[in-house]
Amino acid sequence: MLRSRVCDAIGIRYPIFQGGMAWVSDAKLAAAVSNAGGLGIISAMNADEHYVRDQIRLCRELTDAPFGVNIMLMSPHVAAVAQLVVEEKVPVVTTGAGLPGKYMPAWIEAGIKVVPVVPSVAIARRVAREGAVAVIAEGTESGGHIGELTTMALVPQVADAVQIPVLAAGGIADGRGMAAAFMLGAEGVQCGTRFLSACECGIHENYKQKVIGARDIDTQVTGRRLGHPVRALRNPFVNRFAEMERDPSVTEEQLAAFGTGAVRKAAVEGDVQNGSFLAGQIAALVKKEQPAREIVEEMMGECEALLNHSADRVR
Ligand code: TUI
Repeated sequence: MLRSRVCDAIGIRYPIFQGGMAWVSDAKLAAAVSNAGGLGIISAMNADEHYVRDQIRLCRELTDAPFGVNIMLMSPHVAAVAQLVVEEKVPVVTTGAGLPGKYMPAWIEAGIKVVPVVPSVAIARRVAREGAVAVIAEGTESGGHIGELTTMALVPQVADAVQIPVLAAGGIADGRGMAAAFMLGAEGVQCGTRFLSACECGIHENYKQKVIGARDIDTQVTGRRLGHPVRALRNPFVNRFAEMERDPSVTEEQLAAFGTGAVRKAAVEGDVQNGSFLAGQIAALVKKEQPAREIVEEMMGECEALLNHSADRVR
């Protein structure tokens, strides 16, 4: 059975994290992934501490296994949520969209295992020094807010730069991607897009169908002008955002206002015209709705088979 330092560090059976996706990753999805032996993660997104507390408590009712909370560092509620996870003694915190250093001493003091998402070697080194137990090296293939480097280039460089375990994210949705990540030096993976089609994922049916129907070239990055590039499935909203971004008469404030609320419109309302359907480049590999347990076990089985038989490929 494939095990790694990630399993031992976090206390999980399989080294698969489910990404903390805004308006997607709630207690129900997180508990399903944790019950399947991976690490389920609740997204704190832009929500306040009351919402996040309810989700943490619900997750604890649904699973006895470890789970995580993803703290989006650009959230207006980040300080209150950072304090809440300490009070609630959440087992694992992952962070995204910024540098978590300011909050790390309190989290570590509370016994929380901190696993930041990093888009570069310098940031990986920095959070390792600050006490992270592992890092998630996320390539630009991911959905949502992204960095510049690809998973293929980023993961081995981060693995060489830090002593702590590295998880790979971005463009991984099956056992082949997982096996490849291990070959690059990763000891675990984080998947977002693949879990959008989990039965326990409560997003609108239109979102699931858009992911299941996606082709290889169907994602697009917008938001570079605002300094926050975001990958989503192409639709009228994304096309309009891209046009506005190119138009010098549109101000940055107007652009930001146009984007506000679009992720919710996609995930909750299934608004195919005005929603932002965040998804990674690997969306086309997601072909059907499946229970989270089946996703985790299928990925593990494929990955183990590939790694076990890799010597057969060498004469
Ligand atoms: O955070 C994510 N993915 C996200 S967050 C999000 S909500 C949002 N929506 C619109 C604009 C911005 C955010 C939707 N998807 N993934 C993890 C991730 N973290 N990707 C990249 C980074 C990152 C970037 C810079 C981590 C650290 C970092 O530090 C440098 C700095 O200058 O802050």
